[in-house]
Amino acid sequence: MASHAQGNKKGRVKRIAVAAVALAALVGVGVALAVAAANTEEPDYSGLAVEGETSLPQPPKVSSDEGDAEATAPDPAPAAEEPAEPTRPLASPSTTGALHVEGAHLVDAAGNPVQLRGVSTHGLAWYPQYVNEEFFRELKQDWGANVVRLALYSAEEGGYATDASRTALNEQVLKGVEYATKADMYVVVDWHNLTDGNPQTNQWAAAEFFRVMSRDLAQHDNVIYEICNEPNGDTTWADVKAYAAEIIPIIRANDPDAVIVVGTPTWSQDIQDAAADPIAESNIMYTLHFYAATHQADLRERLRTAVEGGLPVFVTEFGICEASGDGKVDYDSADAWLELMDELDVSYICWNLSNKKEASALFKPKCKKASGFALSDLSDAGLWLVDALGGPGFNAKDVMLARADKKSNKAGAAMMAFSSDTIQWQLNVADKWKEDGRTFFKYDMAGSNYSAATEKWSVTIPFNEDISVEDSWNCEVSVDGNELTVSNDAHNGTVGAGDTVGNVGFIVSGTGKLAVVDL
Ligand code: IDC
Repeated sequence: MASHAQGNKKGRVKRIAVAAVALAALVGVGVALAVAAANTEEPDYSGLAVEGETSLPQPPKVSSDEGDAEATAPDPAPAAEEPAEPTRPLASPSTTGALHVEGAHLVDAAGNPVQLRGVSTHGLAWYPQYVNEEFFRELKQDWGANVVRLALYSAEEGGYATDASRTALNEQVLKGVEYATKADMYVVVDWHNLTDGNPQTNQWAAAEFFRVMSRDLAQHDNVIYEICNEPNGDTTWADVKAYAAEIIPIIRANDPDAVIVVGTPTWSQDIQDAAADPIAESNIMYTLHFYAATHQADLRERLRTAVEGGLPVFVTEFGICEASGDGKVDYDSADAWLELMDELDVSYICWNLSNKKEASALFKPKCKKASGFALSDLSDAGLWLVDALGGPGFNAKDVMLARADKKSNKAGAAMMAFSSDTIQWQLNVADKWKEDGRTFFKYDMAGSNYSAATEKWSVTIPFNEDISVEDSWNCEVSVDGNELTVSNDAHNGTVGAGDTVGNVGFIVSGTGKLAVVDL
């Protein structure tokens, strides 16, 4: 099963994993297809794979040491019975107001924990186009983000302390805050030190920047100040504290209650140093950054220990790829991070809003838009993020399909599916041909009932695009866009325990790109 089959939202992941593991254990082949319980309104895919040019796999055997088939048969479609996870309404400035810090948590005025979840710009000097009113509204309303981070590099080409027009950069940040405010989002103003490893290096510029920002933004309850992105090199926590001791009072002079986030040594990983010697001020949080393919269980453990020990930690930046901002993505690690941050109510912000050719960029390089993004504009990281945020602008099923691997559905390929709780189906691509610019697939299906007798059954098979049914036999078929649902006909709904049902099949057609999908 493709690794990112586990990359969907939590509840779904667990269901998929259960079904897939049970299936793999039973049949010993790495194939799985859509699962749809009869009468379930929305099909729950358990993953679908095409196993090369194999012949139809043999019916699964229940080994004797597994005992009675009825007792041990997997429940392939628990989704229908599972209660939905309770969802907390998205915290927004208009409802949760000014935030402050209590113990390990960011909280609203009533002391309820608030989790911010959102995205970070890339360097504002390099990718300013994404800071626009329409897109920020879209981030909130469609993506389900409630925070945006404005990353202002201090050094590097275009950096505030190097060669940039400071006035222009200040205006860019103020515009970003204005758009975030109009979109009813929180906004993090990030002094993005990086190559200037020790924030003290350009402290004079940070002092100037935060003096101007806190003056101009003092009335904005939704602004959070991040005073140093990532101390690194040989910078110690004592250095950071000394820097913070200069910058925090500058902000507090204008904005006494604002939440201020402080970076930690080693690219904002050494939160244990902050825990050992915290800043004796109110409304301070500490930064942890991670890149999921690089930073794994040990850093997650560090986060848990710190938060459970009472340290208020904010993940103001993370990526699901390597720490370079590029390389491979690690969905398993990303999902483990997400689960932990949700469990601990830790706020998080994903790097980065750009179409740069790097794995952390949320848009595909060829996407030149600055708003109005469709799923097809998003990179793998972008798709993962919209899946994680679960905003209303993207249909969850479309996101799932967009994240799926597409398989070339060649004649001879075999797949497996569950249906109706108890029947496992084997599907075989009996034939494939092209005619008048369309591609046709002929499928044979055979099912084995490993549990209680059924009176009816149905199985839903997802394709990567809309399909038409050309023919079918010994079944009823219905099409909903890209999904084909195959159900029993009048004669073969009853399948006794241990019995099989066969000679079922259909022909579908689509464009030359038609393929089944591996979810
Ligand atoms: C990276 C960008 C990349 C840029 C580089 C240097 O993704 O396009 O060339 O910075 O400016 C961080 C930093 C963040 C990095 C990111 C990925 O906060 O600026 O962005 N990263 O390397 N810390 C860990 C990883």
